Parts: sequence; structure tokens; C-alpha cells
Amino acid sequence: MAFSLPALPFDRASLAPALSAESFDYHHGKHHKAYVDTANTLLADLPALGGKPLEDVIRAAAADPALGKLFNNAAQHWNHSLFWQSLSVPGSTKPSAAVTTLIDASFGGLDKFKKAFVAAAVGQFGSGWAWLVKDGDRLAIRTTGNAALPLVDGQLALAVCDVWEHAYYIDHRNARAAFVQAFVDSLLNWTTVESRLAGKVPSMDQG
Ligand code: MN3
Repeated sequence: MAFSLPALPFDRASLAPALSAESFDYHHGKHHKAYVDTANTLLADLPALGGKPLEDVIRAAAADPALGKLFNNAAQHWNHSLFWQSLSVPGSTKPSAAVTTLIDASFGGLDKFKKAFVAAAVGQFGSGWAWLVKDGDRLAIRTTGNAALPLVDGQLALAVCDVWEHAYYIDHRNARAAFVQAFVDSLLNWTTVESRLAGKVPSMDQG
């Protein structure tokens, strides 16, 4: 069984102008697809890992320095799959009462969460990811470089924003802050956050 590129869970024109259809043509249709194809090519020569769930492949590759290229491509497949699920049509989702309570306890309110998330995402030097994660009985923000992901540390990721330049250069050029601000203000899919918080965490690769 090979990994597969998931369909976008929204119409690719429905997030404009924050993210245009053209950006998804490249980001989903070319960047993400290349990670899936490369991971599948590498796995074809690794029968011990072939057919294993994506999460198992990522953990095994993270633990073996000889599998760095597989880790990068499998992890980028995971990260992008959650990124699409972390996006929604602007204004179509909002934090539930339970999530709002957690945000208040963890960050001191939604506005402070947004400010801290943008600051963390802008502060990630170079390519990487800005995450909303579950940290004990609270929420936390963390960033990772390149393909690294909280899964390897056993941490539950609730949502993620891609801060590689390819994620925002078509629509925002060099303005990462403007892109991340749009992410927290209007794109962030709070239904995904709530669902993952409730323990609904299926494999990021559906085969
Ligand atoms: Mn990307």
C-alpha cells in the first residue's frame, strides 16, 4: 500500500484572497504531491516499512539517521495533510465554548493567542511550521524547523500553519506576518481543533 495525496477538504478557490486557487495548484498539486511520490519511491526499497501506517513510518525514520530523506518526505506528507485540515473557508468555523475556555486558560484570551501564534510563526527562522498543540491539560504554541513535527515527541498537534516560503509567496510575497495573521483571523479550522482535542485523530494518510 502506498501513501496517497489527500483531496483538499474545500474548494481550492474558496479561501481567496488569503490563499488563492493558484497557490493550492502549486502547494497541494506540486509540493505536497512530490513529498508523497518521493516517500513512496523510497519505501519501495524498504520492505520492512512498506504497508505500515504513515505515523509508524515517520517514527521509525526519525529514529534512524540513515532514513533522513524518508523522514523528511513522510513527515512533510503528514504536516501538509494536517495543514489542509487546519484551513477552512473564511469565517466558517469558530472556537466552541469548551475550546474558548481552554484558550482563555492557556493564553489569556483569543486575541492573546492570535498575537502569540503570529509572533511564534514569524520568529521561526527559515522553513518550518507553527503548531497549536495539546500540552498536558492546556494548549500551547510551538514551532518546528523544516519537516520536524510534534508527533515524534508524542505530542498531539491540533492545527498547523505552514511557514515555508512556498506556502505564502504566491499570495503574500515576502509578508509571512500577513499570511499568518489571515490564518489565525479567518482561515483556522476550529472544528479540526475541537475534533482532534476530542481524540478523533485518524492516520494522516488514508491510503
Ligand atoms: Mn508546504
